[in-house]
Amino acid sequence: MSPRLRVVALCLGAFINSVLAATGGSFADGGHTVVSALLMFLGIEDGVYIVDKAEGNAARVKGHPAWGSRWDIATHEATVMDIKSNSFCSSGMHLPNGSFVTFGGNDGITVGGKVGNQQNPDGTGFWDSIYQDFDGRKAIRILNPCGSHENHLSAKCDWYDEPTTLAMKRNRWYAAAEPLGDGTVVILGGFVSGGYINRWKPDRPNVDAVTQAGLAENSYEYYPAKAKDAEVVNFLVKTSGLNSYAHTFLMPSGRMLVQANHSTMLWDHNLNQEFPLPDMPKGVIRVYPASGGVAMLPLTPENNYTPTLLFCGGSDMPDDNWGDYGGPNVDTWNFPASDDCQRLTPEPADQSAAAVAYEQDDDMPDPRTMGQLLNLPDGTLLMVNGGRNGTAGYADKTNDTPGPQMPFGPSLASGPVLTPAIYNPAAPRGSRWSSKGLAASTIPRMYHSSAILLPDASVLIAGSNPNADVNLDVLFPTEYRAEIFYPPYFSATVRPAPVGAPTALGYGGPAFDVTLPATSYTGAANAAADKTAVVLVRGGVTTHGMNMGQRHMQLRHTYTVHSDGAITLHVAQLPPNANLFQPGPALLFVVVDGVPSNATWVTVGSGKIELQPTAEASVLPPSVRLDSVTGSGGGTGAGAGGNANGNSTGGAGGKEEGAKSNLPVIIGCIVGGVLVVGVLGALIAVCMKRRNRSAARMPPSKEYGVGIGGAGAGAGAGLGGKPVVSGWATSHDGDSSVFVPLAKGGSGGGGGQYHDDNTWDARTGSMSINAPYKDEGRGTSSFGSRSQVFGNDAYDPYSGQPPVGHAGSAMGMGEYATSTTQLNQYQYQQQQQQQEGGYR
Ligand SMILES: [Cu+2]
Repeated sequence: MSPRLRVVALCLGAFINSVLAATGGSFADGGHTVVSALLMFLGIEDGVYIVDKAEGNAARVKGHPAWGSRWDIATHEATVMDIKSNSFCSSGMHLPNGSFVTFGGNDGITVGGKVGNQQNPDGTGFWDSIYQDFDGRKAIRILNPCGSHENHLSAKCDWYDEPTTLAMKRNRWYAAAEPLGDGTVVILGGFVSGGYINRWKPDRPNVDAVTQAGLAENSYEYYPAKAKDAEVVNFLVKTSGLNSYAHTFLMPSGRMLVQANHSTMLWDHNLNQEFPLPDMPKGVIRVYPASGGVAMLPLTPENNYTPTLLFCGGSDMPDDNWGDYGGPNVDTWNFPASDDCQRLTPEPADQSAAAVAYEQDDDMPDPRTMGQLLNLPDGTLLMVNGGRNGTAGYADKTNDTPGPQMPFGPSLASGPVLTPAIYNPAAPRGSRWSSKGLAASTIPRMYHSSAILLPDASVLIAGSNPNADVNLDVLFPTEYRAEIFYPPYFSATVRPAPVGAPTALGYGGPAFDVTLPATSYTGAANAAADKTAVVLVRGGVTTHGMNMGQRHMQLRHTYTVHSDGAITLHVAQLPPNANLFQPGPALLFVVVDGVPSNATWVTVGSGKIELQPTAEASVLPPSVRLDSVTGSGGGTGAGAGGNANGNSTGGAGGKEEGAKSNLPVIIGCIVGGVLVVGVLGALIAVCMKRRNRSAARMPPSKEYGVGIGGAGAGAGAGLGGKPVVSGWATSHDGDSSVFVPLAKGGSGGGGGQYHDDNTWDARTGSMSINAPYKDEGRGTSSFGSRSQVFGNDAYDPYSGQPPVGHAGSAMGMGEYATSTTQLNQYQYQQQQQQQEGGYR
């Protein structure tokens, strides 16, 4: 062994030791989120975007308190971002091109959650001079995520948030958002202006069931807007009050499963036609503020991609106890939450109506309100956060208890549940839940908590703020501490490191190959291949214990076992039905015997809001098995990798003694021409740096990652020759075209073909993307430029020109477009009363 190689091998051995410090089932420090994580999403492979409500956070941006930030996955550090309107309790969704959008919020408020000093004609807040937040109730805020090294306050990277040029047709907060198969988002229901639940008690004068005297927005609309007005949805009227943040899941047929209060329906949104399904058993409410955890079980070849939903927890508090906009009728924090779980398959293979029924599932180990269900790459679901008693929401008093005597401060819930639980949908009834080996957190995650899957298969958990404004002096304070939860698979000593995963996938079409080097597994190759799954996970947008848009899909595959122990997976594109997994960004994991790889960031679909192109389902070759071939993971460990763009990364698969047998791998890299001496030097430098600071430190999640072990051998030996992007830990620089799927190329349906053109770059204003972003609700019908439509002063987020400053916005009182649901004087008084009551 040459001295240089010896150094590399030793270095990699040291690296391995340091990267395996995360313990499965444990929590680790996730840093400080700068703003409280009311809403989060993974916007790009190296960053999570956080949206808070307008409040008095110490962090400031552009002369006012910040309520947006971006959390960097590698450093666990957050930087402020500017949001103009009050994003308090908005909803959000991904778009097909990788952009994200949030919808609605609250009006412009000031200190303590009171109405801002510039008011709309109806008395709601238009803007506030202290917090400098605009009325966000009709807001559509778009973000095109940028990499960590970019300037997140630049016009390219910041939130586009201009209510005068782009807005919903109605005021909405706590609206549901669900993407359709063409990428359009349906925005459903919501409050006009806040309150505890979305109704007045029936004995109030002048209250109609449909609008609740102007405070309920029981209608739906689309983004991008469609010509028709926002029609009322009868289901929302029927589910009076307990209908905000309705649980919505697009079904294979294109109908949408909607669950609220005790009611369930399949909904044809095109015709606004309702198909009732059975009521939720046992009277358990799952929507906000009961806030059960709800998720779709993995879509797999075994279940023929038939969606089954899991509803867990919430509250079976009797209807009268829920009260109305003004707050609950009881001291909620004494009322135990539900531990009940039910399954529902809304569109079973047997399509008779009788076949659709809720199915009793195992009770959770703990009752929970505001618990959250996340799809993990291994096919299990993680339940985290929430409380044992009470409901979501906060108040400064209740009917029975004056503010100073409220035992948990403004929180309407108590008894934080600190221990996660994991649900295995494949386990037999009676054994699906387990908290075995899972550590308890020390941080209560009550109202306004959130959690999201990261590309290394860990989970970022943050938020909790059952307070009207920043409040650090209560039992459940405004929480800025983030945690990383490492699911049990982090205890594995060998992690798969696939090579050659594509960056774009389509609905049907030619299969693609991904190769698992022998270092990715231990034991017999045939057995490992049989226990391998290729899965797509979209974590969605998390807020209020929900993950809107979350999906998990296992792709079909066959395999070929090679004599050197490598396993080539022949993987199908998605099934040719975009309703199963809507277009947009997703994480691709290869899971071997329950242990996921690092994810590859992929774009599913065409990247456009359009009817998604489909092709025949992929045809897969038969599997080829080889007896007596075994994996070398765990014993041989590391591989050093380079990708087609010359980026390099360390990879690891085993223990320190494995370093000795790295030599062939490393030689392979060199023979393959991927690793040049300079890159080796850089790698050594990186590794040495890591070793120097590795001692006794719980690493950020990035460092658990094994990068792309053996990738050098893969790419170098010509196993595909595609850009190697598996492993988000691969260097991410501006020149690396494979890492900019959001703004450039990434052709759908082609199984990994990369286009370096700007066909759907939202910044270029080229044909495909401007149209979907246009605000058709403002009565325009042509797809002219924004400045043509709105005048030259209007900010065009896609023009590349800088936006107008925050406080100096072109928006003024006179220009404010009032809501179509103008409040009358009665409603205004009620609203004032309610705002003083402080229920949210
Ligand atoms: Cu909220």
